[in-house]
Amino acid sequence: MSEIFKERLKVVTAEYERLVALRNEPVLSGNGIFERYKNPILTAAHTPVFWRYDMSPETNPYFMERFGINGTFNAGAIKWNGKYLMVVRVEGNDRKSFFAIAESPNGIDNFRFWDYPLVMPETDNPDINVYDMRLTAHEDGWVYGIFCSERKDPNAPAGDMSSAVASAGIARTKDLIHWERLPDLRTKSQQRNVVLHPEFVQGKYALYTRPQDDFIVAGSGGGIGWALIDDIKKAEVKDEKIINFRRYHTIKELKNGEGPHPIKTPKGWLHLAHGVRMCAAGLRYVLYLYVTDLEQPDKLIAEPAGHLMAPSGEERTGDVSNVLFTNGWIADDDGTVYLYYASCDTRMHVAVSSIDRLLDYCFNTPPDGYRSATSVQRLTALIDKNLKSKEAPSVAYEMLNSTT
Ligand code: M1P
Repeated sequence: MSEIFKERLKVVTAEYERLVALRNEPVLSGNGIFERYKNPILTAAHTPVFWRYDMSPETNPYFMERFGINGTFNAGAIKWNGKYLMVVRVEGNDRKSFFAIAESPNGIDNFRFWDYPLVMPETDNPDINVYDMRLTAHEDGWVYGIFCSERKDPNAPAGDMSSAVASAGIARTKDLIHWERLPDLRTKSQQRNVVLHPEFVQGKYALYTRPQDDFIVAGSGGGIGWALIDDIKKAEVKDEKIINFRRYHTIKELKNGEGPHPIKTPKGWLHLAHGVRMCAAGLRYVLYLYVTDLEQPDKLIAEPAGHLMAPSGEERTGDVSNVLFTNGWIADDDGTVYLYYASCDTRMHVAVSSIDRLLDYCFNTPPDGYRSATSVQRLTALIDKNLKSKEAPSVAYEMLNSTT
């Protein structure tokens, strides 16, 4: 065994162990709505050493990478046998994405990948690339994974090596290891960000959709859609209605998409989504929340103005800069919410909040007034409340001046 092999094996393994054992901590004081955590919870360097290297000194005397990993991002999430699991979009240096499960005992650090990536069966029309799985433990007893299946556009002109078609791949499992692939969703438009609602609605499966005119552009697709499905084994969108609209001069003017499936709360279904706008730096992806009615999950009842979370600090740079994207969160029985999000198609992060706090944010943050003047009115109302009320400022200032 060469010295190079020995030395590199030691260094690379030590770095991997240091990373996965790193304890995470909240970044305080934050905005009161959620706490970001300091360290990314998954990066390419968190993938097992035995994925990236041939561990044999005979066949890999220089201990060089044989399977490069470019990023670990856009993960679905689920609590499973008491552990916090993410089904991660792992992207190789060859640009192909695949799914792999990473598991943590506490949801905030110590995520370790299972030994093998997930084997997703193909349909008769093999996927070229698969990514962004949303997990739903449905009341029918299956865990569904709905993801984007990307294939070359069959109508692309000769020489066009970029045009693609996005459709929704559907698979289900009982153990997260063995997956049954169902036919892709049949729909008039291209689709990405398709999510299965966890309960039957009017006796049918219900999907959140995102109709889009082409692979990138939502175009005439008005926003996040809703469709009832007769048979999940031959899923087809017959009627689709938009339940969360894109709108001029908002954080989601260009496109939006449902994140993970909504969380059921006493006050309604709590939704997490991404919104995209154009700016001089390109597309800017942020996260936002909205709430729909408990009995009618397709009826919007609250939506605070603007974003919940936008790229910040090191989250701003990566393979596709200025992007936050989410397709996974976990609500614990005690009401804690672990919000898993990716930055810049590169790495995974966690922020922690609670159902109470997120609902408070949704119902008590003013909705968008769609004009500068309405923003000024809302701000003035808050300032008036603080400065003219007898209680709020005096209590706050007394606390500030208190020596105890
Ligand atoms: O690169 C940013 C994101 O671009 C796409 O987002 P959307 O689904 O809104 O079009 C997806 O490819 C997503 O995976 C990616 O993170």
